[in-house]
Amino acid sequence: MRIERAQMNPIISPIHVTPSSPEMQVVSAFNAAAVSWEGETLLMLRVAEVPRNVADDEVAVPIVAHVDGSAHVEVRRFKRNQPGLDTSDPRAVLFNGEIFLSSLSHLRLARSKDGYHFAIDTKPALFPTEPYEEYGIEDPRMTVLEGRVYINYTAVSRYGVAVALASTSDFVTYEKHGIILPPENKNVVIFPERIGGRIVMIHRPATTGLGGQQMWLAYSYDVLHWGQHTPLMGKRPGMWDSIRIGAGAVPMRTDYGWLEIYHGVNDEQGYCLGAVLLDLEDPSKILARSNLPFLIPEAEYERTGFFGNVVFTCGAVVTEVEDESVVRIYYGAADQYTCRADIDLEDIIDSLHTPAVLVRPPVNLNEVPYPTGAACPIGE
Ligand code: MAN
Repeated sequence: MRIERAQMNPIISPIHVTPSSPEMQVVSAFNAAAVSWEGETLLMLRVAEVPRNVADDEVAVPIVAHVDGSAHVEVRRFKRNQPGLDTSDPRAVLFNGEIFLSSLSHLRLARSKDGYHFAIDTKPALFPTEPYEEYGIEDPRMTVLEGRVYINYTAVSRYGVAVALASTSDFVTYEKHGIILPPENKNVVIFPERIGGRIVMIHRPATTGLGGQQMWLAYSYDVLHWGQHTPLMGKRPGMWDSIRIGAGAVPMRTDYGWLEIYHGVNDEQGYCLGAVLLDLEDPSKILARSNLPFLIPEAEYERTGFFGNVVFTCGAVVTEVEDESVVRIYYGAADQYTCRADIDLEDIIDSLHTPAVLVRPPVNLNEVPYPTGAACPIGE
């Protein structure tokens, strides 16, 4: 399969992004949602910032605090040699059992005519303001559904990692709709059209003990209330998606089925991208799945950065180039940069393998499109 990484990768680096305030410094611009909108490619970037003013012997944690009902960024400072402090993971700061994030993320809009050169807004589109967003808002996905753009994102706080929803119709004003899935859940993608009258999402709860990480489907009539949760697919021991798994880009309608590009993690390769093909009428039916990832952290900017060995997508767009459908994947590299890689849709489809047929466990959920005896990779 030919994967064309953009020659100008990374197409967006932290230095291209204006900080949200003079006190902050941008360390990462990555994991962007992507959508084609009125002739342009729009990215909703995750912008991670750290406080500028930090002494050498200090560790600083930016959080959103509420004073008299209004939200502002506050910095918690620890002495580097303070007992009980653990900064071994660059993404987090642990102090006596409490977990904080080392940076504070918000969401920022970037626009492009050619899909390579982006004009990045100087102000955030969405900033963490709610108590359940106090450690930041991350990893957005954008779905155009019935004329409105829905932006779901990860909301991080002392209460855990949850999924929140916002929406816009013009990328000028945004409305926050609050939490749609409580902790611990992330990696949500909402399908761009109703299926059998219902809006559909893939989500990824993380349970401890039984279950672990699995991708699930859920259904809604109004995009705010979700139910009829159904397990879709799990990790596969010994394979590229053996340690962690989660939906990436918003599912793309193709002639073959819904194409979902998802991330998988294993010890050797880190965060990689592969795909799963779901039935157009019944997305709980898995038609095919990558046995091998097609995007692996190999380039220098993917292997080294804020957190190395990561390629992670939150959005892709399908474009027609000389009668060929090309999937243009926008992805975060090393949790620091935004990159682009193009792959022919036919090549992705050809690379997928039909999963082993297992019998699904019996379920009793009304109306869930759950064909008995269909391919079931749960626990593969
Ligand atoms: C998590 C997510 C992403 C991040 C990866 C790799 O799964 O929160 O934001 O890119 O980890 O660090």
